[in-house]
Amino acid sequence: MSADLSNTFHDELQSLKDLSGLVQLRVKYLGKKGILTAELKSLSSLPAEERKAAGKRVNDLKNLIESELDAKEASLKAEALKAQLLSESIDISLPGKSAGFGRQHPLSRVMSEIADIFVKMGFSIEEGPEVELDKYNFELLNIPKDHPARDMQDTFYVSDEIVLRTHTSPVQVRVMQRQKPPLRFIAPGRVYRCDADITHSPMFHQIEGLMIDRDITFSNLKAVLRTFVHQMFGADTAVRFRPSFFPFTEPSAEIDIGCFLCKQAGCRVCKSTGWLEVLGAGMVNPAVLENVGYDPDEYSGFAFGMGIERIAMLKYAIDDIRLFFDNDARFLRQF
Ligand code: FA5
Repeated sequence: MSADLSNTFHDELQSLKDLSGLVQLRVKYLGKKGILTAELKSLSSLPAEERKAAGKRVNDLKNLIESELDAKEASLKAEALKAQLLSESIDISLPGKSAGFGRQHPLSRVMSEIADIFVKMGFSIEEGPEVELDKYNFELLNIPKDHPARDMQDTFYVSDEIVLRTHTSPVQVRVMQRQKPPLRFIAPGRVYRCDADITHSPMFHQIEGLMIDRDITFSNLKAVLRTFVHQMFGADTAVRFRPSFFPFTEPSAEIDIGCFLCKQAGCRVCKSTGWLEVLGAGMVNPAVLENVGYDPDEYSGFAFGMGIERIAMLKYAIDDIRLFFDNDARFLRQF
């Protein structure tokens, strides 16, 4: 009986292919209702003199089966691990996947290019908050509440007294309030207006400039801005100063450059005028100087402000401002 059982077990063990078969085999022989458990139970029905020898045979067989099942389990596990390692192996001699190089966003590039030009002319760099008091964004810049000049800039109001700054000009006031002249700085940053089409974005960037000292005149303004235009767009670029209006500068000017796409012959970008508007500027209004505690008889100065997106669109002939913010890698890779 034990010899037959042993043979059957060995045959079954031989033909085992995987671990789940082994579990079944273990249950079949050693489980609660398994063959050997039944054999052990049946010993009690044997005559006493046979019981001891029969018990030893069954126990020996049980131990043998147990140890062979364990050995088989170990070898099946080792085989499975070997197969898994083989299937997961990597060929370290294959070329790697390149993550690719990132690059600067075109707006950041243009922004640092502009900043570099002014830094070389001795301007330092200042910053101010994007969530700004109405007082700094408008009132101290000579734009009282309910003044029609407020309509020039569609404003996001946080509350009656707090706005998202509509331009970088409030930085002028903040710096003048905490420092005495001479002053010569630029202030780059994000600004916000309730405005959206292919040339206007609700969030865009400006660079402000301010120079205050004794005897600063419109000639200084012209010299600095001409130098900027020539360095940014090329030494042979035409520059034109056109009278304009800003409440915080008097007199005020809009600065145009000759359209470099059509060489001023007239094209779609310059709307056949031959000129492109790039900057707003002017002599700081004496009312603003008084608001920050400067004596307008002693000090004078000029200020200017430009939209970075506009400069970048002109420089790279981009006709839709939204491309800067869509973050399409195919667009960004070109710069
Ligand atoms: C101003 O914001 C003045 N603070 C500039 C200034 C500073 C004048 C100092 C005098 C002295 P303006 O509203 O024109 O001016 O805006 C300046 C530039 O910002 C515009 O020429 C344009 O290039 C850009 N701009 C205005 N609105 C948007 C917009 N929604 N999206 C993108 N660019 C804009």
